[in-house]
Amino acid sequence: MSIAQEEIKKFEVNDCAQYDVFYQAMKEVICSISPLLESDEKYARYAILERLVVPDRIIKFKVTWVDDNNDIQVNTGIRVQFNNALGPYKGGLRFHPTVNEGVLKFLGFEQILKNALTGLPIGGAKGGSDFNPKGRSDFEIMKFCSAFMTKLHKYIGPRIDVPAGDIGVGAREIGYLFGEYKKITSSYDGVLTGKPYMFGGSFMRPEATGYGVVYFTQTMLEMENHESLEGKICTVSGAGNVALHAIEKLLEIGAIPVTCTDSQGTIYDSRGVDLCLLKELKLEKRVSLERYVEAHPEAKYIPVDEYPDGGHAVWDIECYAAFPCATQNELNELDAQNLITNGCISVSEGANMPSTPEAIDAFLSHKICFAPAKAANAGGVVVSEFEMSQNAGMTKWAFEKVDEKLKEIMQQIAKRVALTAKDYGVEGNYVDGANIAGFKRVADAMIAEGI
Ligand code: NDP
Ligand code: 2IT
Repeated sequence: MSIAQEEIKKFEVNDCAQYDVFYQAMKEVICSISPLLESDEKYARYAILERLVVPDRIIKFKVTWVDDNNDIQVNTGIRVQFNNALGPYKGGLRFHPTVNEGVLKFLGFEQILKNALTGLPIGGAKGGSDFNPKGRSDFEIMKFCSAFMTKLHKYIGPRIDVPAGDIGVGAREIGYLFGEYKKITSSYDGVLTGKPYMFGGSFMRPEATGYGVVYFTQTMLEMENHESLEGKICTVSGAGNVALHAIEKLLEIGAIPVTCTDSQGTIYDSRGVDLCLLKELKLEKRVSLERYVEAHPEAKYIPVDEYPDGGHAVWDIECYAAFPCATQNELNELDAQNLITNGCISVSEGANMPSTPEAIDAFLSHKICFAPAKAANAGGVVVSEFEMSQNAGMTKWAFEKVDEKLKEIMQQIAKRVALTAKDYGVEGNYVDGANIAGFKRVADAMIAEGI
């Protein structure tokens, strides 16, 4: 049995049932790096895999707060500090009722390799809470964020662990979390990224993940097919931070994004989605996408309960390039088959692990250009690191400077991933390329730092 197979076996026995998404993420990485482990015995000798798949620590705390009816609410808060071989722990916070330790372990594990791929000095972490922000007043969000930070503050710091946003956590929540941190510690530290621009946030952090996924895709398509996205039909899922800014950049470069989704349904607007309206519905009013068709009756709204198995219609729509930007495992094997049958030639993951393993196998076996999340959506954390640099230097960079540096790093990641795949005999396989390149950087640092 190979080292990789032994590792997978161990997890099948111990952890699989409890941590299914974590196991899914880990299994993919172990399969990809298998040739590296076989060819260089130092990784086994230093027990890198065994050390990498166990977080440095998991901090778990109770968050108690009072809602607008004066009822006491209790939630769970978690921070998984996974690995700091390359720099301070870094990764987002997710507020969503599905958050648990397994989900945050999967996200934290992916974050280690993603952050390594950026070439920047940042380790991997993730955190969050099972708190559901939906339907909560602004005041309740503020009270929850304060209570959450009361418990989290002693474990974070600008050189220790720097959280940011993720699902359910945007500039508003980061602002409240920062305010509470400052109140408790009296310290004006760059301890969170994604802050509003007026108090330490970087230009372009809100746009960074969505723009970055488009920059990555442009580089990948140019390298693999000598093609561009201009004039091409694109499908996008999600209607949050990542999706809206991917749509914004696609429109800017002359592509035609025709869809978006939220948890309840899909919008299909064949003339290209109306971004102003989307921003108004999702960022300002925070209402269902169903309202889109009130302003655009010629567009279609397809609720999830009208699509087989409660899935999303979005992957059944003809496109040249697809951008899953909502959540994990939102694109399954059948969705992949539909995309391939309808002529899609490129899939780029804006969300973390949105494609199931079976969907990825289908894409790779049909030679679809497939950009995995840990490479394609690294733009968010890249600009987060720029925010850390700006805060540390008490300075502000211009929008153009941030954009230029982001584009450069996304292009470098795409090239490094493609080259690594080629070096390891799997040309065009960006999944293996990303996993091997990310793993090598972290593993070599771990070896150099000793046990
Ligand atoms: P947001 O909270 O801003 O938006 C999430 C969006 O996805 C919402 O519109 C939500 O719908 C929708 N959604 C949730 N579940 C589903 C589902 N099952 N099917 C379809 N749509 C769904 O989150 P982000 O945009 O920040 O995050 C999206 C993804 O990108 C996540 O996987 C996140 O981990 C990843 N990511 C985020 C980064 C960032 O900088 N924010 C960086 C890198 C990755 P509804 O409004 O109904 O809840
Ligand atoms: O998944 C991700 O990369 C994020 N949610 C952003 C992390 C960050 O620290 O900016």
